[in-house]
Amino acid sequence: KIPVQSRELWNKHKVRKFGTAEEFEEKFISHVEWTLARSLYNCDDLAAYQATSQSVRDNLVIDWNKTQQRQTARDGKKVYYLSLEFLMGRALDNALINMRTDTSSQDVGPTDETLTKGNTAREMIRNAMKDLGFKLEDVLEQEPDAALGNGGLGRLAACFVDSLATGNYPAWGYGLRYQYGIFAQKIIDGYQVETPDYWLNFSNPWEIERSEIQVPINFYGYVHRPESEKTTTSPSDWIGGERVLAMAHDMPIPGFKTPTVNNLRLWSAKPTTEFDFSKFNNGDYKNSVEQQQRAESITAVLYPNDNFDQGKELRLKQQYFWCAASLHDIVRRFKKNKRPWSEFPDAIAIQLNDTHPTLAIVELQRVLVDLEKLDWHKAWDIVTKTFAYTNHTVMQEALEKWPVGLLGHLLPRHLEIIYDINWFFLQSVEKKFPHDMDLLSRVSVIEEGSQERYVRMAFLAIIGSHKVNGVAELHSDLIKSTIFQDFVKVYGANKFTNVTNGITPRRWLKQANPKLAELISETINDPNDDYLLDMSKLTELAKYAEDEAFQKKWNDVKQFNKSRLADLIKRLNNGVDIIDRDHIRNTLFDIQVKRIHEYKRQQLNIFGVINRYLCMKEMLQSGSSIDEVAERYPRKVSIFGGKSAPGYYMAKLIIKLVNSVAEVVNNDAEICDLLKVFFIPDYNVSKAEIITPASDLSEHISTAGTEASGTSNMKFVMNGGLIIGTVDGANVEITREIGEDNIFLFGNLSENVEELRYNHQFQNTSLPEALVKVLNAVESGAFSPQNASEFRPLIDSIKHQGDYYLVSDDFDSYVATQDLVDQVYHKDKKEWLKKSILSVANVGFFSSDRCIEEYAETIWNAEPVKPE
Ligand code: KOT
Repeated sequence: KIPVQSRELWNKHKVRKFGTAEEFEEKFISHVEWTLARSLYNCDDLAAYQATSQSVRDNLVIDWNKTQQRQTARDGKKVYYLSLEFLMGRALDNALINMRTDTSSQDVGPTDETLTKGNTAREMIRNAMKDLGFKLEDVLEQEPDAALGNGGLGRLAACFVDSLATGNYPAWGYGLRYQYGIFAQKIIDGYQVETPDYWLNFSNPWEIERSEIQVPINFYGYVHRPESEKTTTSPSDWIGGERVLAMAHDMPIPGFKTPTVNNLRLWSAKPTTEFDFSKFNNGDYKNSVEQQQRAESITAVLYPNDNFDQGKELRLKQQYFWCAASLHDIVRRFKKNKRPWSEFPDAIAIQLNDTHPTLAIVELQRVLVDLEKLDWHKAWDIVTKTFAYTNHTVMQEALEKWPVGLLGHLLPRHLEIIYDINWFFLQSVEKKFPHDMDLLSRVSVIEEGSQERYVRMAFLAIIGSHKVNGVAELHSDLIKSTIFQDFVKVYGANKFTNVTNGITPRRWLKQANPKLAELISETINDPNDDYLLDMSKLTELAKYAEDEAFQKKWNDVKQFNKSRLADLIKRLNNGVDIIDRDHIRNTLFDIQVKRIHEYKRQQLNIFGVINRYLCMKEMLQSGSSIDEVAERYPRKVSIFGGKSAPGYYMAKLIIKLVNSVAEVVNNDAEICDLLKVFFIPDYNVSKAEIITPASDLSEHISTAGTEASGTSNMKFVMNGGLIIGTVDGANVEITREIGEDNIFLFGNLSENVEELRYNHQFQNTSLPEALVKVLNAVESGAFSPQNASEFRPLIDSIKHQGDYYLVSDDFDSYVATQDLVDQVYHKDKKEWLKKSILSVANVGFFSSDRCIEEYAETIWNAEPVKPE
């Protein structure tokens, strides 16, 4: 602590935020010269990015410190969001947009006073950069994505921390600082090739290394119970066999138009400084160093599987490392206040993003029983009141289960605790439903039967939480009637709830689509963009849905965004333009970007494209003119993007098929550029910011009942794109909100999926005629002349393996709906624009701010800490 007499001096030299362009310029240059040790003679775009980021970060850090002080002083309930993935994307542009402009008190950075009228902080910096010799857009492009996630689950966590800060909630995210995020995808000869994503290559200005915060984490070893302690539920000592250190890295998370800056704490693994001298003295120096390197491997790389559980020991190590470090940090902060343990759940809410952090439940129980010597049942009461669990998937292969042997070897004490948790739980079930052995084995945390026993993490998460939520209404209903139905019986339905996902409109509207944001704020007369905080204001747009002048402006914005995407595609296509710029206005941009997965059915999409191509060719062959073909099959660009898990054979084959079809279709002069196909390599957050605003139509066509929510559907709607989709996930609520006239739904319903699958297995189902033609063409090698059988597995899965994802059952309805899309887009543009405008007018529900409010009210019982 600084002595009182010294504080005056501290205050005299108090750091200040920049507020004017001139102050920014001064900061910028001092960072170029001091932080980067460069000068005006060797400052390139990358250096400019780093100096700008450092300058903006300086402002954030001041608010960050004040926020932490304020939240500590106010002592309200704190929320911790535990997620193994945070798919943040770029930080600089987001920080510029969030920079507050709505207060005129001192030391606040850019304010209404320091900005020229109508100008935002971002504009101020753009102009300052220009004066310094840089173009803001080029500088922003220098930033590598923070891609610490696979897809929807990780991006949801990123949207949530944005909304938590914007809503002034005292909330921290906890995750891992992977050295390598999701791999970079290259497409070579049409195949996906994975290359490492070394995002920390140039130092990362957005992280603050907290080298003073190091938590020791143990693995392996054995349990020692004092003679006096008879059972596993009494305090026990775990003697760890391997020790590593968790070091904290903090990322400031700025809220929009508020001085609240929250924290995202990411842990990285470091070796302990305890060198193994016994090994060293035995002459085993190499082995001793290898031990140290083992430590760093824990946070080396993100597992690149979406909706899939690979069950690797290193993954379990990651999970425990992160849970133990985070809980230690949370408990340490709680203990400072010397409140009784019974008040822990009043002070703290912990949200588990899927089952990946389930060990945190076990770890808290261990801390309370073994270290703090609380009675087992008192401890367990605290634990269950603290945690809540979000389920994101019903896909069997994604549900985590760990072999008992593996878990017991890595975490011997935790396995004992899991057994005891299960024991007490099963006792309570037995009491409620006596003699129902079947029920007991169905709900047991331990899966028996096969030669291996497994720990079912979802069941453990349910038992250790006071609330369990799904991520869209259909999904939340489904988990109650399928995978968790026995738990509804045991606990009653109230433990289970729904919080429909959302997305942050700051990044996905304002940042990704500045032109649309501008049109909106001008139209609804909201010059300060307050609609980004209260999206119900968007309903004002409905008035103009049929206003011709407005429709034209709306359409112009879309054209601008389509050109922007066409530029990106050209760049990614080695400078070759495949999109005819003269016809861009009447070319339908049909986009499907998301992880490649059979359940998401990119194969249905590409089979639809092949069908369209074959039909066009057939018309030409039977003598139709190209104009007649164009009348029936008007201009369309079919755009794909997304990564496959490196070991997912079928998904990789789908990528290859898309690229092979593109090769044939794009080079077929006969069809006169009426149809184009493109696979965008390395789909990521920053590319999504270009792609999403450019869609006329986007595809969300999962087999009904498989996509828990989906969030890109919301992004596309927020940007004025229409959707073709199945009655699945959040498509259902999107339809409810925007109206069924404004979405193209097709396909079988989830309640029929079981029967349809059964029919494929035991009935002779015939395939639709059009699909047969498509499959025949693929089978004949039309898209793989060198290797006709290349795509056999894709065909077999439909023809001979029961068509698990029901491509054949939905094919005709998909094609018919695509025809309807063409009709409206090309024959009734006014109708199309009306649908687009009405969609945006009613998209407000899908702001992640609304989600966070629902979590805060119904699950966390937490309140905002408003800055004065
Ligand atoms: C499961 C295991 C490992 C990695 C990721 C998952 C995962 C991802 N499970 N569900 N998701 C997606 O989560 C999104 C956010 O809730 C949903 O919108 C999406 O439908 C899920 O597939």
